[in-house]
This record gives sequence, C-alpha cells and structure tokens, in this order.
Amino acid sequence: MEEDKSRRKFIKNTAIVTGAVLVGCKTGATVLNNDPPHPDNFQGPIEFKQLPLPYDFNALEPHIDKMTMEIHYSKHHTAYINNLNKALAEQKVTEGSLEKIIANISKYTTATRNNAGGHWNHTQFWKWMRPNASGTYAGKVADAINGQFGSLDKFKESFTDAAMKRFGSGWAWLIQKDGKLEIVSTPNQDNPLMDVADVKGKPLLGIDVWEHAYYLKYQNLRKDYITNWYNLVNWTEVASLL
Ligand code: MN3
Repeated sequence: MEEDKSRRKFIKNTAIVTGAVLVGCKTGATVLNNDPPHPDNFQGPIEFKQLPLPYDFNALEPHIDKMTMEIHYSKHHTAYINNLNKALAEQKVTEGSLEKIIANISKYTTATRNNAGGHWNHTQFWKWMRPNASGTYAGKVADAINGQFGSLDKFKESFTDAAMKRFGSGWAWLIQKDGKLEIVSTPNQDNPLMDVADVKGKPLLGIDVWEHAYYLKYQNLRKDYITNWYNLVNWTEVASLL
C-alpha cells in the first residue's frame, strides 16, 4: 500500500511537472496517458485472446510437423496469453494495446515482458509462415532484400547466422530501421519493438529458435530447421509490413 501511495504521489507530481495529457479510458475513469498501470482507477483487467491459426496443424509439413505445431500453438502460445492476462491483472492494467505495452515494456514486470513478447511474437510468427510458400518472393520485398543484402541467398546466409548465434532461446529478426533493413536477434521472448531492445526497429520477419519450435522433428539440428523453414516464409506478409 505504501508503494501505491508513493506511486500516486509520483504520478501526481509528474502530471504537474510535465503537464501530461489526461485522457479518459473506456470505462470513463480518468487516467494518465502513457502510464498504463493505474491502481486508483482499476475497473477490471484487459484480456488478450488467441487468434485462430490461419491453417491446419499439419499444413506446414514436411518442414514443421503437426505435433510441433499443435503443441506450439495450443500449449506454448496459449500459455503466454494466459500468463500475460494474469500478469496484467496483477498489475491492475486496464487498458493499452499489446503494441503499446510492448513499446513501454520496461515499465512492467518481467512476467509481462516474457509473456507479452511471447504473445506478440507467436501471433506474428504464424502469419510469417504459410503452406506452399514458394514463388512469392517478388516485387518490393525482393527489391528491398536484394538491394540491402545483394540476393535472397545472401540474406538467408546472414539471417541463418543470426539465428544460429542466438545462444539458448530467442528469435532472429529482419527489421526495418531508419528506412534500411537489418538483421538482429533477441533473447527469450524479447523483440525489436521493445524499449529494452539493443537494436529497435519494425520486425518484417522473425524466426522462433526456441527448441520447442523444432526439437520434436529436428532435435539438436537447429540449422536444418532454419534451412527448411525458408520454404514456409510468407513473403506476401513480409511485403505487407514493408
Ligand atoms: Mn515459440
């Protein structure tokens, strides 16, 4: 409770000092903009829900097997969402989009960071893959990648390298930053949209290199998983983000 009091005082002072804009949230309560946790005005937590997988569990075979997809989507991704909702309820967060929470992730708990990242990353990961993806590398996405990296093969080389060098669990990303494309990687469920990321940018493509993404089929052969994963890349989705 002491903490709540000092926080309220802090918020009040901050509002006076910065002249922060006051906005009304959906429930009619008045809250400080860009200050997601506001225990005074708690009206019930926000809740995120899982979108349906855009294809069947077996649709990515032979590159990713049905059981991996089923466990990955129904167990891992679902757990990130449930744990995110739990973490937000504990912090009495009543509003904010997933993107906004992620952009200000340093203001939240570690559980929020892990699970908000897990939810955003997987929601997008399902869209970055599609069955029979061959032949869609063309147009502006091909121009952008060829222009930045020389060729699709050169891009794959660098992207694979980033994904292989990510020690332990994490992700490799193709991001857009200051109008340029760049390849980076993040640990755990972090992503380049987070204010805590070493290199920030807009993710155009990302690969999950947690063992749960490939171990059933590929065991320790992460490189084989990455190599085969390129057959699934939904370049149309990448182009839509450019
Ligand atoms: Mn995963």
